[in-house]
Amino acid sequence: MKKGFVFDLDGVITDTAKFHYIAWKELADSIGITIDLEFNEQLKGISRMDSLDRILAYGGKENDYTKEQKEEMAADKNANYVKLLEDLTPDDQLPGVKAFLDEAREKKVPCSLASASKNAPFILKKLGVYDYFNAIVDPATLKKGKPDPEIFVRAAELINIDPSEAIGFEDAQAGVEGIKGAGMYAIGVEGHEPLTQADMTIKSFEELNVSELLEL
Ligand code: B16
Ligand code: MG
Repeated sequence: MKKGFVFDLDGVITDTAKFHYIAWKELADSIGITIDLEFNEQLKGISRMDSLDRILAYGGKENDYTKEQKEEMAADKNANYVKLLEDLTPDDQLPGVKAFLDEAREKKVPCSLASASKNAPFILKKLGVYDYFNAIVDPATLKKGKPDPEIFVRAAELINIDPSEAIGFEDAQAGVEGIKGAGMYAIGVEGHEPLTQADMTIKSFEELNVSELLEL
């Protein structure tokens, strides 16, 4: 029997990968690195600084900048990204998400958020679903990013359930790996890449209902 749900944000509740891409591309272009949509797949679920490190390595510039310069670049990218988020509305929820959260609330199933994004509370408010979450992990308090299981273990802890009693939802390979490493049941929301380690994969939340999942 399962007792609670742990959600990733980008690619699961909404799709902000396109905004991350626009903002990272602008930053990369400004330092002479060309990234494309295929490369962008590797940044899904990866923290802001780890994403910058991957872009610099991709362009062969991993040793060209100081820590301070990199922090400035990451801050610039985030400022552009946050500007793009201003236009988010509840219409940007992915299909079936709201109905699923409504059912979870009705059945008093606790939900927590395990997103690498420091902008997660802002995004949830823009989408109109902030109040559905009993807890949100603060990624700034973590020692390691996804694929490390830490964020998922913490997300279960915050809703007072054991990881074995939790179902985790993820769209990124790194995230599915983290969910499995935490000892949870993993549901992969498939977009571009196949999620090989997931226990179940779906195209959207429209395929799911809460009561059936609790029986797993
Ligand atoms: P921020 P998730 C992740 O969100 C994104 O997939 C990833 O592309 C991004 O770099 C990361 O959040 C950090 O986001 O710059 O807003 O702190 O998929 O873990 O919900
Ligand atoms: Mg994601």
